[in-house]
Amino acid sequence: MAAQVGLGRKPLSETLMGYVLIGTEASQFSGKARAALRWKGVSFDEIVATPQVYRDLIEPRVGYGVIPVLLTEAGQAIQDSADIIDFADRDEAGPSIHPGTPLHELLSLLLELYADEWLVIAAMHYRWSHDDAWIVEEFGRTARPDVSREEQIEVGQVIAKPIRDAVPRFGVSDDTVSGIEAHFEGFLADFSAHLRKLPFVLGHRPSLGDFALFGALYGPFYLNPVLNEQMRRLAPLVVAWVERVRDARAGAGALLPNDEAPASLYPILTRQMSEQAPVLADAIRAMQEWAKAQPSGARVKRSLGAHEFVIGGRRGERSILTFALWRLQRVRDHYQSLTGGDRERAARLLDAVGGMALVSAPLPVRLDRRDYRLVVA
Ligand SMILES: N[C@@H](CCC(=O)N[C@@H](CS)C(=O)NCC(=O)O)C(=O)O
Repeated sequence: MAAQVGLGRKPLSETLMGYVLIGTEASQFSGKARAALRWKGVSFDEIVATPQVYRDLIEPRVGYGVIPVLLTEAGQAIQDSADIIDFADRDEAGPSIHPGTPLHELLSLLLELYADEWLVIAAMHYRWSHDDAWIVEEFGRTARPDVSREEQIEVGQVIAKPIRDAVPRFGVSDDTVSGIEAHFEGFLADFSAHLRKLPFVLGHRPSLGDFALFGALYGPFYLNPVLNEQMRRLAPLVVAWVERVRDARAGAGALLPNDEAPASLYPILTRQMSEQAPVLADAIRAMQEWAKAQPSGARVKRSLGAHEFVIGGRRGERSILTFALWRLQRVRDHYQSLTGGDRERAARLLDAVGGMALVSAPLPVRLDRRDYRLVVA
């Protein structure tokens, strides 16, 4: 069980024992990593990412300010929610967060790509342009638990400014807001239909896809009282699932036998492919163009200009975000690793949801991650 480490009472060097997860309650990717580690039974303390923690712990190790970060007793800092999860599966006892079997793994990686890189658009919109009072106050509470509510709101506004300014880069604008809401409500309806059949994404226990979706829904929506209320009205089964994933501990329940792919996930993936796949294909083209003049090891820019995109039937503009290609490369690597009947079953699944073109071709530029940054391999 995570306990808050008493910052300010003891020097940090004395408190860093065992694993320490640095994050915040409201952050999408901290929520994903935290829920996965807890489910697996990894014992860790948690440090709240205050400005002081960014300055003293995160930036010296990672080189820039980002959460979540997992610190190990050996002094390693692991950043990126997927790396934290992969590390736990590799180095810690307990059942695997990754399902590992051919189709279940494919579904999990696709849903991770969707939750991390597409549902984040909805999370950004609802959090910042739909109802931002809660998150501003939450930022203030997190950064300065010691001051009055009024002061926390002021502090929250200062912290919120650069994040709010970044929201349009995800494609949130007056032109797209109704499309984002239509997409999100469509997702909630499809996921509710799935949850009428199964308690988790792939059966009777959570796995990677649950944790990625949980991240997108817990901090941004569930914790915000206004958005929680709306989600409860629109999709009570999804709210119950959020609570199940939050409270789940390994030991009870199993994934569906025989690597069975639930048909009730197909509508979610079809919606993903119809809207996220063109954006990824465009990002691949931009990456190919940019990488022509780049040597191996060159740092990949976070964004390669802007492009048009469509969400929920509404057209807008967003940054061409390169990180999504890193998640896509994982999906493609997994698909490429399959052979024989496994590959055929995976191909049938991809065909059924319109994802074949996106997943079957290798990326024209191989990516790697060094020093917590994306580079040309
Ligand atoms: N791909 C990263 C994304 C992490 C991320 O975007 N974290 C947010 C908070 S939820 C953040 O720290 N953003 C600041 C930044 O990326 O500069 C992961 O999965 O860990």
